Amino acid sequence: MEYLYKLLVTLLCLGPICWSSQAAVVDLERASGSRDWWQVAQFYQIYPRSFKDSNGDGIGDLQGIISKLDYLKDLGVTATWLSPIFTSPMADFGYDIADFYDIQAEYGTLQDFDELIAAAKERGLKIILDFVPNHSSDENVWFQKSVRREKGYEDYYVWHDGYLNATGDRQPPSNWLQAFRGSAWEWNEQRGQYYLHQFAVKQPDLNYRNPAVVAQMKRVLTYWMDRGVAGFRIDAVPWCFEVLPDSEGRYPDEPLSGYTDDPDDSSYLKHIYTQDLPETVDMVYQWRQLLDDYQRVHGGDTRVLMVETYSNLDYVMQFYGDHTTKGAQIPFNFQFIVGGQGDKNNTQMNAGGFVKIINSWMSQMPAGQTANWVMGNHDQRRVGSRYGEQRIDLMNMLQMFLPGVSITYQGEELGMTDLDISWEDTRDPAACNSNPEIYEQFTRDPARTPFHWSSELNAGFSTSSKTWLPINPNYVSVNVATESAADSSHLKLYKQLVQLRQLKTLQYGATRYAAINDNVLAIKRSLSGQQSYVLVANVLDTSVSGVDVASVLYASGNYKIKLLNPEAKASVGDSVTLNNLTLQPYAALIVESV
Ligand SMILES: *[C@@H]1O[C@H](CO)[C@@H](O)[C@H](O)[C@H]1NC(C)=O
Ligand SMILES: *[C@@H]1O[C@H](CO)[C@@H](O)[C@H](O)[C@H]1NC(C)=O
Ligand SMILES: *[C@@H]1O[C@H](CO)[C@@H](O)[C@H](O)[C@H]1NC(C)=O
Ligand SMILES: CC(=O)N[C@H]1CO[C@H](CO)[C@@H](O)[C@@H]1O
Ligand SMILES: [Ca+2]
Ligand SMILES: [Ca+2]
Repeated sequence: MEYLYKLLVTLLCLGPICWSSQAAVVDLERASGSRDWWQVAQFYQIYPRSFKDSNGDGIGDLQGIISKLDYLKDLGVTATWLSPIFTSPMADFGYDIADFYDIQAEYGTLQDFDELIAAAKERGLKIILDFVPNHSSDENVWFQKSVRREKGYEDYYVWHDGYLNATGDRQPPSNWLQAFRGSAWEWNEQRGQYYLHQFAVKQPDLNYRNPAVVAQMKRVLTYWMDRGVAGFRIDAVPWCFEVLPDSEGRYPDEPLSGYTDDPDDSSYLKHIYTQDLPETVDMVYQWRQLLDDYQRVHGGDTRVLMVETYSNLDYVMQFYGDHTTKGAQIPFNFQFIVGGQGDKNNTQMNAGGFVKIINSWMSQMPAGQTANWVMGNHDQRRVGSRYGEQRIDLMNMLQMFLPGVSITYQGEELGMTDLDISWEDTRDPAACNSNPEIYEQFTRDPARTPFHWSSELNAGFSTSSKTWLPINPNYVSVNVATESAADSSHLKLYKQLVQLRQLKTLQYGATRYAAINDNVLAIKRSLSGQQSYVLVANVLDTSVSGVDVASVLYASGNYKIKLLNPEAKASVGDSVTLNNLTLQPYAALIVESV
C-alpha cells in the first residue's frame, strides 16, 4: 500500500537549533477554534494489579481504583487507561484474555465496572480500556472451539500442519519466534496442528484474515462503549497480521537479524513477515471508523484510540491516518523510551540527545496532528531508573511542557523507581521463560511493584501479609501521604505542572527548542497576546554559567521563575536573565515573561 499523504512538517534546523514552523501555524489556527477534550487531557495509566487492593488479598482491584478516584481528580488527571481487567488465567497478567466480555474475578465484577464508570463520570474522569486484539488466552472458549474444529471457529486462529523432516520428526511451519523466547508455533495434540502465538504459549494469535474474527473484535469494542468507556488503548498492534502463506501453504522463514547469537531471543530474527504489515494499519482505520460511527449514533464526547507500537517512525506515523481516512488520535510516542542510548540507560544523555528525541517526533508527525509524550509504562524501567533519580522532576517538567498530550504511568508523579526483584519473587512471563542467570534482562516486574499510598504497612496498598510483587522499601519516603504533606516533593511539583498545562500558551502555543550546549536544553512556548514560557534544564551533573538561552530562543526581556526543581537551588518568583544564566547540576526551571 502506498502512503502518499506523508507530508513532512516543515522543520528548520540550524545546527542543534530547531524550530517547527508547522507547529506554529497549526497552533495559531487552533487558538481561534477549540481543542477536543483529548488534545488537552492529562492521561494516566493505571496498572490495576498494583494500584490499590480493597479486599486484602495482596492484589489490586476495581474497588481499589474506585476508592482512589479522588486522588486522580486531585492530581488533575482527566482520563485514565487501565491495563487489562478482563477474565484471564494471568499467564501474562491479563494480556491473555479468556473472556473479552467479562471482568477478572480477582479484580471484581461487571457491576464493579459499571460502578467505576459512574463514579469516574461524577468526577469528570474518563475511563479507557486496554484492547488486546492480537491474541486471546488458550483458555478462551473461542480457542477451545477452534481446537475442536467447531463450525465457524475452524479458522479463528492461525493453524498449520507443520512438516516432517527426513527422520520423520515434526517441524514447525516456520522459524518464527515468540516475544517471550522460543518458537512462535506450538503443537496442539488434540487438533493435530500447530498454532501461532507471537507472545506466550498461552496467547494464541487470532486470525485476522478471518472476517468472523474481525467482526467479533468489533463487537468487543462496541460492548465496552455501551458500558461507557471513552476509548481504547490498543495493545501490541504491529503483531495483528502476519504474511499470507504462499500457494503451497508455506510460511516464509524470517531472516537473521545479526543482533544476537541467542536463537531463542525474539531479536534473533528480523520480523519482516510477522510485524508492521500494512493490513494492520488498515485495521486500526476500521476501528477508528467504528468509534466515530458509534459517536454519531450515540452522541457523547469523541472516543479515542491510543496505539501501542514500538515500530520505526515511518510505520508509527501511518496510524494517524491519511488524507482520506482517520486513524488513531494517539499513536504512542515512545521516543523517550526507545530513543537515546541503546541499552535504555539514558542517565548520561546530554541536551543534544534530548533534542534529537523531541525532534524525531516533531519532524515526522503529519501536519495537523497532535503530538503525545510517553515517558514510561508497565513494560519499561521506571523513568527515575532510566534517566537518573536527579532528573525525575526534570522529566516530568519536560513532559508537561512539550506541546500535545501527556501520558503518565502510575507512580511517576511520586518519583517511584525500579525495585530489583529476586528470581523467586519474579512473576513476569518474559523473565520466567528464561533462567536465574539472565532473567533481569527480560523482567518487567521492577516497574510493576505496588503503588505507594502512605508510609504505613505495605505502603497503604494492601492489608495482606504478602503482596503479589514485593514493595519497594523506599516507600517510607516516596509515597502520596508523605509527599502531600511535604513543602516540596515530586508529587507537589507534578500537580503544579498539570495546572500549568491549562495555560493557553501551553495548550496552543508555538514551540521552539534547542540544545544550547551539552548541558542545557531550552524550550520556549509562545502565543501572541499571552505570556511566554521557557523551560531551561541543565541535564548533566556539572554546573554551567554564562549560558545564553535568550538569543537562540528569541527570548529577550525579563523573566521570572514560575516552577523549578530543588536541584535548581532558587525560588519561585526570582527574576532570571536568560542571556546569562547560571545553572546547578540537573537544575530545571520554567520561567514566565514579565
Ligand atoms: C528432525 O527433527 C528432529 C527433532 O527436531 C531432530 O532431532 C532431527 O535431527 C531432525 N532430523 C533431520 C534429518 O534433520
Ligand atoms: C546507568 O549508567 C550509569 C553510568 O554509566 C550507572 O551509574 C547506573 O548505575 C546505570 N543505571 C542502571 C539502572 O543500570
Ligand atoms: C553574567 O553573570 C555573572 C554573575 O553570575 C557576572 O559576573 C557577569 O558579569 C555577567 N555577564 C554579563 C555579560 O552580564
Ligand atoms: C506496553 C504494553 O502494554 N505491552 C504489552 C504488549 O503486549 C504484550 C502481549 O499482549 C504484553 O505482554 C505487554 O505488556
Ligand atoms: Ca484485591
Ligand atoms: Ca497476529
